[in-house]
Amino acid sequence: MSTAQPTQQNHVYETHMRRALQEALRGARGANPLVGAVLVSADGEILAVGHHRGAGSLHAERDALNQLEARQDLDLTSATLYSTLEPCRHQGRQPACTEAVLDAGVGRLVYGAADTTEAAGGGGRRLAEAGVEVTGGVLAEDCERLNHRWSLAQEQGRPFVTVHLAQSLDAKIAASDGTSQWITSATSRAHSHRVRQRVDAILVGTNTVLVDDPRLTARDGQGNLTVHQPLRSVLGLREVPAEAALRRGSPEGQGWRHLRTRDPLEALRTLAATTHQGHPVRHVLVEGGQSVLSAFVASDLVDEIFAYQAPIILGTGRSSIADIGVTTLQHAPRYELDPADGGPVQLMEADVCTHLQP
Ligand code: AOF
Ligand code: ZN
Repeated sequence: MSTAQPTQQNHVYETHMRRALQEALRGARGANPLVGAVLVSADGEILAVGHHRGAGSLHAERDALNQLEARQDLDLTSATLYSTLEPCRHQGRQPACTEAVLDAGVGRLVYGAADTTEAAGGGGRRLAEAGVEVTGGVLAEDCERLNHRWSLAQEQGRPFVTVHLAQSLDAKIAASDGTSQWITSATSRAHSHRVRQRVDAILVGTNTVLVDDPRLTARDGQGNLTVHQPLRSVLGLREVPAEAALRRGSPEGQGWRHLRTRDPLEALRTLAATTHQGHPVRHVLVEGGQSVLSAFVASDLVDEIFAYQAPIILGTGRSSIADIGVTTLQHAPRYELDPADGGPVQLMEADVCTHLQP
């Protein structure tokens, strides 16, 4: 197994790896990394491209290789598979990519970032030992940056955190009398229900439960429950009332869970050790309110934000974020647009959803 050196050959590697990076961005951020793959013939023809669509779905390498099913006659011994991430060598929710590469008879593998997870890592070595010509580390920085926050979550032993911010033009989440339903449009709320369908758990603070009494279910456009329902979790030391809407229909530990702590990292670690619908919680949607949002921002536990801004001004309402320990501009956490989206998304009338990352 070799590491990329600056040569003419590398120029070719980088060109194809850039394409794989573009493919990776088509996936959904969250409980699994963004991964793209490109299969290239010896004379430079792109035979197939693939990407990983999100947790539990096909890995990028298989997504690409599957496209060749109708071309069984193709001899891939002189072809090169490019993958932004080292192919996994474990059977998880998906079968190991290393075996797919071997089954397809691909002669060369070029990957970007190493998979450092204990379970899946080491695929490059496995393939090299099986006779595949393997080069790792091509555009490694770009490939790593793509999943920087995902890797950080892995290292910290916690789920990936998506934050939902639905606020007024002046960044308020409620009027001063506490009313908050609804600040954003029905279309914005429908968008956030689609996000709920992608996560393993939703998290709110006890205050939100006491004031808003949310159901925290994922519902479709008609208001019906969708097939996948995330775990409903509550952070904080105050009790969750027996009649709270989120407790309806399930005993504690089944559909909902009280995390009796004020420490966001401790709450996340507890969630990571919790099984919901057969697998551990790997992706959490933090929905508020103010103290929970502030705690996550202040602890740098935000991996992605969906910020919905409605054309309404609430004045002396409740701010979405309170004290995060920042007193000067230089120390303010700054976010950038998610490169996959390209810009804010106009949802309805003047509501705008901005998809951001740290
Ligand atoms: C790849 N290609 O496209 C992705 C990989 O639960 P599973 O089976 O989906 O496995 C998840 C692990 O596999 C994940 O933690 C990461 O190490 C790797 N993801 N690997 O070869 C891919 N998404
Ligand atoms: Zn894989």
